[in-house]
Amino acid sequence: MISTLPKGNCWGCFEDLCQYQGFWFFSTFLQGALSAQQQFQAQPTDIILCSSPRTGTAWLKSLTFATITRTLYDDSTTPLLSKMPHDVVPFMEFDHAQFSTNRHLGIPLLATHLPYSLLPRSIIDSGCKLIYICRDPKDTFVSLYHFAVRYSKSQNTQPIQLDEAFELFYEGGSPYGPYWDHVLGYWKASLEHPDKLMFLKYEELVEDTVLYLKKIVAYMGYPFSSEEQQQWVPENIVKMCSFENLSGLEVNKTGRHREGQGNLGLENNIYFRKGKPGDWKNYLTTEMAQRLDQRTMQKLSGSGLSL
Ligand code: PAP
Repeated sequence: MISTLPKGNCWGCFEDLCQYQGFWFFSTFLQGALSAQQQFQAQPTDIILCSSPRTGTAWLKSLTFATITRTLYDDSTTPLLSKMPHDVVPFMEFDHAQFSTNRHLGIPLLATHLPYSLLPRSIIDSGCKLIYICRDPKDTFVSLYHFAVRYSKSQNTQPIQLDEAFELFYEGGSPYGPYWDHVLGYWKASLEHPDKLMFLKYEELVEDTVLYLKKIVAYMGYPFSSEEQQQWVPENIVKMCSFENLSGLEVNKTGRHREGQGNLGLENNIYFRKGKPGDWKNYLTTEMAQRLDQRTMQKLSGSGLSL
């Protein structure tokens, strides 16, 4: 079935994108998504971290993982010191596409880049909680472009040009795109089910990480006690999961993710770049920024959401 789908530009990566139910996927991940749709069994206690690529997934993974495991590990024993965030919270459509029973249910976190409309039915039916993170489309694009270029360099293939990537993103032909449709699917669901879907923006999380972490953990059902607050537990988690700290760890500087899995294997440091809102100013022309802003306004018009 996948081989019959419309094909799109590969962004200099390992395979073409293909279009399925209005969104663009690398076929490897679409295959995983379709398996997950059939086989993945969500538990009511699960917490699913949802996002489009390059919008803060790894950060959200580390913050939620550190919080949920705070009684199991301390600052010197947390697995975040020896594993990169994507290796402590698995991806549903990749790591659990076929082996959903093989999960560590004591740590109920799982992540996905799937659009809301393509989530496995069991996620909706189980009533488990979802957290979605999104980001200014201009920074999302710049981050995605750099990721694609770094990926190509690691594989010694021709990297995509900024202008070409920009047009693809603008037209919706980016991995898991159109970006705005991805965001809107979750936004609308969060309005309908505010108790089941928490909607976050990367920029807000940067602005007051402690405040938002407290909101996230209360929503997840793991609130900080007043004693923990007095002992600066939230602040310490934020510090441990900060870009500066995580990107400086040996595992994230020199380790590898998906080692032994062919062209999906990558150096961990590719996942960490700058972690700064507004970096688009260093890459986009005024005209590009205006065009993307206009598209964002047009796409989100009437939704009550601004990015
Ligand atoms: P993924 O789809 O490859 O998993 P994701 O983790 O969603 O990417 O987002 C990557 C962005 O988050 C990168 O942004 P940048 O390119 O603008 O720098 C990455 O640097 C940033 N990032 C990674 N870890 C953190 C962190 N701990 N705090 C803040 N930002 C982070």
